[in-house]
Amino acid sequence: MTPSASRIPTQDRYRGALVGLALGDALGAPREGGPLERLLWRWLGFTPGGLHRFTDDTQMSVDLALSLIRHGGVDQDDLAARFADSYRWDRGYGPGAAKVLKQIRAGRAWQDACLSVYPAGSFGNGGAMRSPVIGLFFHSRPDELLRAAPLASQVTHAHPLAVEGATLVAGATAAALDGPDGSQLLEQASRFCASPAFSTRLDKARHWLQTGQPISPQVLRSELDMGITATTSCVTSLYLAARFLDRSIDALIGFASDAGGDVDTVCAMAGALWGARNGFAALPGHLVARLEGAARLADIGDQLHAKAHAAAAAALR
Ligand code: RVK
Ligand code: MG
Ligand code: MG
Repeated sequence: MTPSASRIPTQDRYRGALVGLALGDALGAPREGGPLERLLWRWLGFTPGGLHRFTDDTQMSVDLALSLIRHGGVDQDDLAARFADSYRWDRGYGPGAAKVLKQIRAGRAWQDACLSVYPAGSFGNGGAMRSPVIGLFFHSRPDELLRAAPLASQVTHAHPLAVEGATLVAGATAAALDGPDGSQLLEQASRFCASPAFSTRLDKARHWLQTGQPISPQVLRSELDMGITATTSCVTSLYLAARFLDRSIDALIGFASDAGGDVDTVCAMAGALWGARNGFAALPGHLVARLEGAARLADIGDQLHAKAHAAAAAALR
């Protein structure tokens, strides 16, 4: 193996991250929100063939991955066009994001559309939920990761807190690919955020993990949150991934479901981290077999791996 090749984690980890993201998303979605949302997702949550359907989290991750593969980096115009093209109400997009994407599809410039609902931009978790893909693509290029994560978020989520959440999740995913234990994962991740809304939660999560406190789903939700904004979901995902790294992903999803709230997105981000650390082979085969688009997602993971590998090799030349 060449020195450059040895710096890139295995293809299995890239596959694992993308399929883990989709698994968390698809299995978390029916457990999200209040009774009405759960009822709606019982109906929307399956394909006609009976597979678990993924939501906006996975769709936007696929759009971002394909754009990066095509252009070799973040091309915001292409990304906006892909996001707008893929938009479908029944994928469960956030309310602000849905409006923004419909405007872009109608021809409005993304730079205007993304500030049309909230003048400072959205601080929802929609930028962070697709950001594991940035961590995969830029794994061995940390400076580029720090530039790319904000660019990929800003197309729909321009608020500084959304951008910081996206950077945190991208950085944590890159770290997860290197096979850390839970404490190491949270320590590495802490380099990617500075605002108290993230760092205070992250300090708490690290303390819980280090002291082995038996945190219940209810305490998790009241102290770290399970919300639809970046600050109320990203660190929750990091904690869950760190806590369940050496257990099954089913146990992680079950715990998050008991906590409630934005379960699909928390599980999508945590599932990506879990899959990046443990790989595709560690995912439960019976669940992957019932996941919408699993083979395509694995293939996109392979393509991201190949591109990351080539870029790392080129950087060494
Ligand atoms: C249920 C005030 C703001 C804000 C700002 C609040 C789906 C709004 C997806 C907004 C994602 C919400 C999840 C989410 C979110 C954001 N001022 N309030 N500047 N910025 N908010 O609409 O793409 O799951 O209450 O942009 O981030 O799976 O409705 O949606 O998990 O945060 O929704 O922000 O998706 P949006 P999103
Ligand atoms: Mg969703
Ligand atoms: Mg969600």
